[in-house]
Amino acid sequence: MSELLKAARERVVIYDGAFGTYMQGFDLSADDFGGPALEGCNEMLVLTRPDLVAGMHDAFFQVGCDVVETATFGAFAVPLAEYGIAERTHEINVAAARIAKEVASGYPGRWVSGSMGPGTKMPTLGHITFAELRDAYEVQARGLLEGGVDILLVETQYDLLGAKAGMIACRRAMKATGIEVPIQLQVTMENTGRMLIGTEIGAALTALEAMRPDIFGINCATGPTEMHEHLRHLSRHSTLPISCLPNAGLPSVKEGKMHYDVDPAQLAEAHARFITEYGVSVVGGCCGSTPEHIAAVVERCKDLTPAERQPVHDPGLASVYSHVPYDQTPSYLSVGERSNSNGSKPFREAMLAGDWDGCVKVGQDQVGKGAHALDLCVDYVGRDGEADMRSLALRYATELTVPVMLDSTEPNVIEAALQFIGGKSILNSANLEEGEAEGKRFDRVMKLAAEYGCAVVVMCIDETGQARTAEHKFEIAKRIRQLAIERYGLRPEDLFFDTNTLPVSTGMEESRRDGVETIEGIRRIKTELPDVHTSLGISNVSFGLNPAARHVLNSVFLHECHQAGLDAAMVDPARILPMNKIDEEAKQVCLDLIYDRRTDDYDPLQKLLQLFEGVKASTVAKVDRSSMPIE
Ligand code: THG
Repeated sequence: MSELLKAARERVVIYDGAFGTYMQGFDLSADDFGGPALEGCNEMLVLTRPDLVAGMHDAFFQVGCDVVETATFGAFAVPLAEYGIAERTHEINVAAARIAKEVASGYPGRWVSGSMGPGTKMPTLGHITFAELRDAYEVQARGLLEGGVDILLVETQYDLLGAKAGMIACRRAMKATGIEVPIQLQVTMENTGRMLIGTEIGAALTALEAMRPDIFGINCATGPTEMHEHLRHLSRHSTLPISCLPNAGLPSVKEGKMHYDVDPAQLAEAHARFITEYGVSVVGGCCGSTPEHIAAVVERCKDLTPAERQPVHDPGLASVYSHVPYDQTPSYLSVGERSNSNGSKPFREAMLAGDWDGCVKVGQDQVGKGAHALDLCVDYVGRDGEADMRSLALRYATELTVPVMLDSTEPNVIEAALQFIGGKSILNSANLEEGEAEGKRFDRVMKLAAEYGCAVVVMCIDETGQARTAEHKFEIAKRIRQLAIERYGLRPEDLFFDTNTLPVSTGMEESRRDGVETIEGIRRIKTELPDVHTSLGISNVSFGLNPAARHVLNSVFLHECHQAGLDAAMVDPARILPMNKIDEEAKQVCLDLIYDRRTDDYDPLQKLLQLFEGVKASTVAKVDRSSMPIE
């Protein structure tokens, strides 16, 4: 492990203050930036005034900070293009890293952090594509690595998608250069208490912890006072070292200049509390913070011991707004099944008509009926699935409040969606039908899950086909769990094993035991692999029956699966009946069908058909939800 990361886990590590604020003190002219066209482009100073940049690093090291940030906050193609110098990205970043390393070499035991800011365009707002931003960041990260930085700092991220683009770029740059350093990731919580587009700190933590940064924290936008709640949340729930680089107060404009009203002693005092109360270990300053501020922080904080934390990690998904825990006890994680071009007529018709608002409405209805997440499937013969996902994924991510399950047989379609979704999604699905070789479907989906920080539904299917016995389902789950952890670095909690719901409604002899085996498969997996989750598409169980019989059989089957330990269920949330609302005889017949309890003169399938002959769905499915038990 890098010395810097080890330090961040054990003691207080102090970063420097603001670059822009420091340079304002010099009354720079156009010449200093390399001409009138570049005036104000601070990143140019590493080429035109390396003496000033080196002087800044030296000033911060002089007052005792442990880490300085390179002068590269806006040094990537997006902001540099505004000055017409996008192609100078690599040169600027190498130069900036070298200047900082050169100064640091005079201060043994100190480090250089490669700063990568947010730029001026947000992918979630459609200003720029994810791929364009990611590729721009990659050029920057390569330059910083080649220049010798000790850590990459993806910072001031207002947009979860931007943060992910930065993380992926850093990983790609490390792979390309063969230089491995830790990554520190920081989001920016606005004065509203959320990130710019409305992301809560809990959603940011869930979505971005899955990207595997080494240090996670917050910087910019506000002073320290406004950061308490966010830091408290990270303190309680984040398993990573926490960083905090506030502005020197909320900015205001005084006499035409930015003014920050938190003085050095106040910043130092705030950090002392963050360290001793919340266990923050990486501190420093952002806009408005001067060497005097950092001097005070060093004086007050360098010998403090970060509070011991016992973070409670809460596994889950995230929309771009909120965290959604996997654990919905006493219920299950309810995934709405109806935003599916194959499984819902209203959705399909809206999609074929290009009526994207109509598609979103199908999602909204399910959220209104209690879905915790939404399955989204646009697969349809003859259509361009990637294009349909490009039309729908951003709408599902921002116009709906719940996380998305991306359902497609095509990894390309899944990836198209991931480039629009800032939250943490669940991929549906991976399986071993084509084996585990590189480039096969399993490998591609697992790589997407690892790269974009997703959970994944894994079907109990291997090279021999769909597992039909509980034993075989369990064996596949065991094999895939190990592959997922060892080969792809996924966490077991992010695996949802689907033990394959097959219709018990066909009457064919070989399908009679499918219900029992699916349920027993869940029980085996949950007992023997307690760190993974399970999931099922419930409605498949009743294909072919009339709607009334389907609602009842689906509800009874779901209840049995949940009793056996099922964690997540794809359902039509409007059509799941509570057990106490189901006619006792119908329920018994469903149970007999599910558990294959036949006698010589009793076949539960025939009985079920009889019971529901001519019965209208509306007579069984109209549930008065106000009279339902609390659960
Ligand atoms: N496991 C996983 N993913 C899955 C499934 C699964 N995805 C698809 C499917 N199975 C789950 N989704 C649905 C969606 C709709 C229906 C069934 C399963 C359904 N729809 C009505 C029908 O076809 O009769 C359509 C009604 C209408 O047209 O409005 O039954 O098992 N991982």
